[in-house]
Amino acid sequence: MKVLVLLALVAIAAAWPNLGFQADGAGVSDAQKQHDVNFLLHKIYGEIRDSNLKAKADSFDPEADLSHYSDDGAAVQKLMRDLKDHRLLEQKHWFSLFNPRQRQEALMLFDVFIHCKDWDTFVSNAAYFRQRMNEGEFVYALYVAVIHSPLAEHVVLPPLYEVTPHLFTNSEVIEAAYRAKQTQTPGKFQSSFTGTKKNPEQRVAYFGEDIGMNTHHVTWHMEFPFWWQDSYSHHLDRKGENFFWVHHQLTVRFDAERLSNYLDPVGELHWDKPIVQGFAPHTTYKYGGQFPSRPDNVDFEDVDGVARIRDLLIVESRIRDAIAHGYIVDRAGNRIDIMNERGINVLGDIIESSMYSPNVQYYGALHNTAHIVLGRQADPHGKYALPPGVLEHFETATRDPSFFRLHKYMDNIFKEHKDSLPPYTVEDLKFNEVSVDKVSIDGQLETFFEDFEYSLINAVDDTQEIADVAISTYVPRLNHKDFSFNIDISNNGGEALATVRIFAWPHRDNNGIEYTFDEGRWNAIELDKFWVKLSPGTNHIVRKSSESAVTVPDVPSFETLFEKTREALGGADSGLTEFESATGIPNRFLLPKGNEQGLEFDLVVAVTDGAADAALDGLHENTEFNHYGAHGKYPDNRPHGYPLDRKVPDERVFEDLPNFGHIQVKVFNHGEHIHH
Ligand SMILES: [Cu+2]
Repeated sequence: MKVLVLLALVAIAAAWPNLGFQADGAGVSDAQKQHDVNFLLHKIYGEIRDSNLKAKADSFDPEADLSHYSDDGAAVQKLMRDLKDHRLLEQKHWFSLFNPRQRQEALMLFDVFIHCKDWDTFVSNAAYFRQRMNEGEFVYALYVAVIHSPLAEHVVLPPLYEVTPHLFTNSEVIEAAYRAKQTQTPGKFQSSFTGTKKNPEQRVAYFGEDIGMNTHHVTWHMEFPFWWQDSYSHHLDRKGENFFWVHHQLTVRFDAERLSNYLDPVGELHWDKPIVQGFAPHTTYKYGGQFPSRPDNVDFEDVDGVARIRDLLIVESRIRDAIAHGYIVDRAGNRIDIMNERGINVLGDIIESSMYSPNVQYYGALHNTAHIVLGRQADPHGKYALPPGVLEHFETATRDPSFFRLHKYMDNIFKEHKDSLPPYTVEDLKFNEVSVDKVSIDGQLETFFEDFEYSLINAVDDTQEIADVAISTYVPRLNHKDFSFNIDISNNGGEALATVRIFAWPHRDNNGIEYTFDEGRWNAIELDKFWVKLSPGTNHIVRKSSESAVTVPDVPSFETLFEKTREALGGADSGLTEFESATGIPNRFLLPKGNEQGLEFDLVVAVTDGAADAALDGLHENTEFNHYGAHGKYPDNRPHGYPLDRKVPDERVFEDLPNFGHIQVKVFNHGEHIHH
């Protein structure tokens, strides 16, 4: 997120009227803020382990001086009233963002944080409410506040899988962790994926159950929350379109993993057909029992108090009707034209739906309702008092293969719209005197598995009096060898700014049939996007896989954060800058797994007019702009997926385009596993 803040200081200052950039007049250092956040999120089910913060938790009075809030204390007074009236959810209870009352409570706390004028007020409130509110609500509110509040601009959030390990770790391993703690014996436990080899879906469990993938998904939804209202502080640029794109990319990436493992692409979910795949999550809530399982071939049932299947079908048909008409009807009955490049943004707002939807009454909330309905199929009438399913948490949703069926279904609706727009012409896409002469890869496109270890110290109960013993787990995860793109571009004109967009799609489907260009581009994985300044003549560009704008590095562990923060408090550079944004695909997942023979991909490079594309200045000097970041104006004027986002009835348009490069590559996996 924060890289974009640097890019667009001016734009953002204008967009945050309530919270001027200099709000933190007290001059609290970034290292101090990092220290506070570390301790606020460490051992959240017990006492705060920092004496300073603990003192604030015990003695701070949130309502004592309302001049510290940019809303004159309106939010804090509202929350305090519910607290005093004992209306808030108890501690040691599960929390789900999809539960309306629980969400409301978490957002009341977020509302307090976002209106704090200075860090001291922010952190005092955090300490105070951590001690009194439900832990899940607190963690959620604090994460979203740190992501969105300018007061926390340079704070790096700890990995959620170490803050709330239960949502990321199999129950068997969690049980082993409790036993280790009870006997005060250090332990390092191996995690495996949920099912057995009898279940073909397990061949791709390394994707949906990857803790980095889970973190990517939950972080994206915190960066672009569906409940966001601009009155909190600022507008989230192209939120609806981003919703489409981030899930579209998950869908095509998952299909590429399936092809790598000799599985057919995901079939879309049908409300009137059985849910083919069951799922046994092997995951337990810290408080509230096990996540419900679902057997194979369950027929959808209406979910009491949430939705009837018939309502979902009606909402779907209204949305598809709007696509066929080419316009949306807003609350007041006015038509909003969607037959243009911004139509996808409105559709995304409607389908999710977010608070930006122009007409929730009519178009409903297809995505959010579907998550709950699918999540509750194990207990649709609440007969067994089961807690919410994995699909009702962004942390756990991708573990269930039906998540990808659901998103394939929604992706197909978005595609229906995109395919109704007129195709690009050569005139639209060509770029002056610029041509791509040669594209090649330095190094091997090769993936492997490795073991990754993370701490479970926050999973178990403990007391301050007894020393911690080291408890951790290690999980297999996908990674790739380093490589670079080599791109030769000739420029027969003057100096020019260019956008370089790199995509890859599988060359053949699972039956070995070659994809047409139009089928292929709908399966295109976005690998990178960056801006360069082209000199007249020949330009040789080397772009490293580690630089990809669509990916992020691994989030540093709690242990690393504590260590770096200690050093930074002593005056050293924290070395944490590159981790400020966690919004993106894990870099390890840049390439799909591939296979022994080498899975064939079409790799395409489109070099387009950077001056026309850039929504901000200076993009060519920034090597780290985050593709999924939300703050300020989105840097690329073009729609997500450009120029492959429109239907291609005649692929000669691209073949004849001098500024478009197209080669064939293979991604290998030789079964290598780097053991712990
Ligand atoms: Cu999602």
